[in-house]
This record gives sequence, structure tokens and C-alpha cells, in this order.
Amino acid sequence: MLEFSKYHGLGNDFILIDNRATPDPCLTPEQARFLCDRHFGVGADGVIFALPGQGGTDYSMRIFNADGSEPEMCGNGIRCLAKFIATLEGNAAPRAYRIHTLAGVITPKLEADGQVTVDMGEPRLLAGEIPTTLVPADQRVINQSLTVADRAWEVTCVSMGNPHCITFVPDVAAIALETLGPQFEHHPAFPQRTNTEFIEVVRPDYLKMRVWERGAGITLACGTGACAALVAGVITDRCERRATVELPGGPLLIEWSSADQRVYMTGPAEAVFTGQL
Ligand code: ZDP
Repeated sequence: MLEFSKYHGLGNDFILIDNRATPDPCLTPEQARFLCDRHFGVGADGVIFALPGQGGTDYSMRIFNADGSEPEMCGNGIRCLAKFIATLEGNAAPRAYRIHTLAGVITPKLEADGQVTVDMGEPRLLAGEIPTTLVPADQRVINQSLTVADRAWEVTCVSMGNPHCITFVPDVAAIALETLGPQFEHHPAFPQRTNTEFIEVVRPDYLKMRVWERGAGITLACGTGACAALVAGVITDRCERRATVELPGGPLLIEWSSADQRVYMTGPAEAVFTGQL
């Protein structure tokens, strides 16, 4: 029997597993895919494992997407993980955890008001780091033309540990995400596929975003995507370094600090239910 907890961050929902006893995930990607199925399984955008720390960190996080693929990082998920760990430890006092991820050490901090602020680290901007073949590996991908569905889109690419392709549009509601999303995700210019965000700049400190996630499809929110969108807005002179990003599931506050160049994301994470498999 396996115990799990269901959490969400702005409707981006995850199955959390207490995997502190062993260094590797106790489920296969195939089992995770089954659990994420909303009709035949529990239903979630991904499965997250709370693993023992390594290299001096408190814990390690690994995540499988709903399709069984493994992303490097997950912004909404790591807020959920911080709350899950606090529950496992029986200590809800405000504190920070150092979490080892495939995108490096990420530090979520429980705030007194129940929100979680995550030090997401520095964005990576070179094409080779994203990765994308849109421009030479040592160059940034800014307002670059990409043809999808017979149309030229101006895209800006950012890695928050995982790949993001950002397009600014006048009206996010008008975007046919369901048909465009998969074509961006699987475009040959992205050898590791890509998360895809469409952004409307309402004000320089307020962005609206819709997302198609690699390996998960349309989700109500994407933390790494919101961070990548703000960074893309700053490097294309469209927004301020601190802005609210409104997602279908609700708002995140994102700041790209000019002091340390790291991105800080603040938002909620909620436990929904626990269960046994
Ligand atoms: O990079 C990927 O494959 C994403 N699907 C990972 C999940 C990202 C997430 N939505 C987030 O909030 O950053 C969890």
C-alpha cells in the first residue's frame, strides 16, 4: 500500500509521495502516468517525490509529468513540496528548505501568511542552455521568428532549469492553445521539447498568461513558466522586474532581483486530500 497526498498550486495539481526512505522514486514513470490519468487514475498534472537530501540539501525533489517524462524543475510543484514536507515534519513554522533538483538547488520558504516564496535561481538565456537550435548556441533568443501552423511567431526563450518558449500577444484569450501548444512543444527547434507560454502585457507590472506544458498539456498554472515569462518581458523591454502574472488558476508574484539576478516567485500551495493506493 502506498500513501499519497494531493496538492495544488493555483490549480496546477500534483500527487505528492513521501519517498524519504529510499534515494530513488518508488514509482516508475509508467506508474506515474497511470496515476495522473483523470479518468483511470487519481488525476494530476504530475507526481512529485520527496526524497532524501544530497550534497548538503534538506531534501531532493523529482517529478514525473502526466505523460511520464521527467522535467528538471517545477515551480508550483516545489511550493507544494515545501508544504508537504512541513506536514511530514509536523512543523509548520515559517522556514526555508534547501531542495536538490535536476535544475540545481532551489530554496522554497514558508511565509507566515501561508504563501510560499521560492528562490528559483538565475534564469539561463543562451540558446544552448534552453536548449534550442533557433540561433547559435552562445546567443540569446530574443524576438526570434518561429514558424508554427503556417504563421511566423516572435518568440523569446528562457530556461528556468526547464525550457520555455514565450510569445507576447495582444489577447491571450484569442489563442488556440489546444492546437498550437503541441506544435510548439514538438517543434524540431527544441530538442528537449518545450513549455509554451502566451503572454498579454496588461500593464508593465501585470501580465496575463496561458500555458501549454511539455508533457502535461494545458494546465491552470505553471510556476517556472510565469518566471520565464517575466524574464522574457524584461529582456524585451515589455515589463518591470517585479510583476503579477495572472494565470487561469490565479496570480503569482514574480520578481527578477536586480541585486542578485535570481528570480523569486511567491504564491499559494494547498493540500486537498490524502489517499492510499
Ligand atoms: O518542464 C516541464 O516538462 C513542465 N511540464 C514541468 C512542470 C512545470 C510546472 N507546471 C511548474 O509550475 O513549473 C510544474
